[in-house]
Amino acid sequence: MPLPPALCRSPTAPRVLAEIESRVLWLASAIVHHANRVRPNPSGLKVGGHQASCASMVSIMTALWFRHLRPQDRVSMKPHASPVLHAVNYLLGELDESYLSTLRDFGGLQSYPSRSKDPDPVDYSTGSVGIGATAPIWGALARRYVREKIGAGATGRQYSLVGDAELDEGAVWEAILDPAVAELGELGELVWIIDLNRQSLDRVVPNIAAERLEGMFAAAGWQVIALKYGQLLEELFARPGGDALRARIDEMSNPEYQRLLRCTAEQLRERLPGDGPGGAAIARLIAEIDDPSLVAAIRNLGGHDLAALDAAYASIEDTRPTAIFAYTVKGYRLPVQGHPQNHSSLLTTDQMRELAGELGTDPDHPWQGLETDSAAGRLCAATAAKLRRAAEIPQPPPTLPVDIGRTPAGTRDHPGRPRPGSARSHPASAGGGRSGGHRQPGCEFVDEPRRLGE
Ligand SMILES: Cc1ncc(C[n+]2csc(CCOP(=O)(O)OP(=O)(O)O)c2C)c(N)n1
Ligand SMILES: [Mg+2]
Repeated sequence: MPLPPALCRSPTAPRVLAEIESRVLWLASAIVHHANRVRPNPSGLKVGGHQASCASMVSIMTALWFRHLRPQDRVSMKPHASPVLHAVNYLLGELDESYLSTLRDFGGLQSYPSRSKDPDPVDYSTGSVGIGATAPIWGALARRYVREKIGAGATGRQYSLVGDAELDEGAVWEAILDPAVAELGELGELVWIIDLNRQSLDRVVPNIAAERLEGMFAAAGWQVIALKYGQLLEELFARPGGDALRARIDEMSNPEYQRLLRCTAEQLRERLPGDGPGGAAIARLIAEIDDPSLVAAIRNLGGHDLAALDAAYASIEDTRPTAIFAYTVKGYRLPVQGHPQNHSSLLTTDQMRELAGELGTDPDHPWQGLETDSAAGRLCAATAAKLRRAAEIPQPPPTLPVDIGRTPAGTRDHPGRPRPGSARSHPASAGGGRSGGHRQPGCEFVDEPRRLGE
């Protein structure tokens, strides 16, 4: 029996959000493709970019940007997903089309998100795995300082979009265990979304033990939300034999699960029941499902379910920090999905043409935006207008003091350090702004004092 179409796409996820999601995936993949396979490249070496890392973050970012982000919020990105940020910024009218073909080109889009060198709004520069996860903690601290000392400054959320391998870094655990961080979350300022694709650089992590990680956040006083399965799988779990199917997937190793992502329906029917006592019930259950639905079901994880993500963002508490564990597939919807070696892999030109067909776009006009008079185009315009709104910024913004009275004497004239008065010494600049107007390409330090809210 085929699954009803409603189950193949979450009924509460608006169709327009799914259309934006597909375009974001296409644009992020095309930015990397163009840099490596279209732009002249005399050396023939890989230019760079990570299509699989991008793909696992697309649903998380689509639901965040187009449903929940507010102008006063700031986001720190998993470094390898920077093309997704540029794709979103492009759809929001914050990035000129001419930049989409410049990833890692001189003066073009940077390898990793850069506040000072990228031409579009980037809240935090990231690149070193783990640093981006914790940077917003300092942003939140800086905002508190500015609020308490100057009586100004926004109170928005600081989102960290974290790769699961970033949780290998010691700095992350120093931060989580620090009681001051749990206190910082009292106003709901800190939200981490962990892209749990169970893959790092070059392998499927065999025992990532997500529940243990979730328990560690909970023990440190965080609200923990786990988005494990999508609606399609949840519907199957509710049918006869569903309990056995859930137990089977819950208990299987990460490498075995990842292998199933690359199986045909026929192979799935053979492998999924397994050798356990629930095997016969699972075989009967999946015998009722048509091939495309079975293939879709096995990869239907919560981190790709727009409705589940939407509900998770809506349930963030404003009394403590929050960690959302979003189970995802690295390379989701790409031909390399779930492959243990997909971290640096690149789609071929033929695969990109096929992907364009699946995602409803034209490979010969790769930078096509969404029609302005379509529902998706209107949602992009409305989101852009909302995020640019200056309501939270005091007008005129107060000028920050040049010296906040805490500069250690020994560092004042130290060569190479930012002077008091440079952008980095102003706590209020932490997290930056969404206009992008103050950035100086290629220049790390901006010498004019920044004004609050920029
Ligand atoms: C401090 C540091 N150590 C190691 C690396 C090398 N490195 C690049 S990508 C990567 C793994 C990224 O995995 P994850 O964060 O899970 O993101 P994914 O690509 O799976 O989405 C590592 C370890 C790095 N960039 N920075
Ligand atoms: Mg990973």
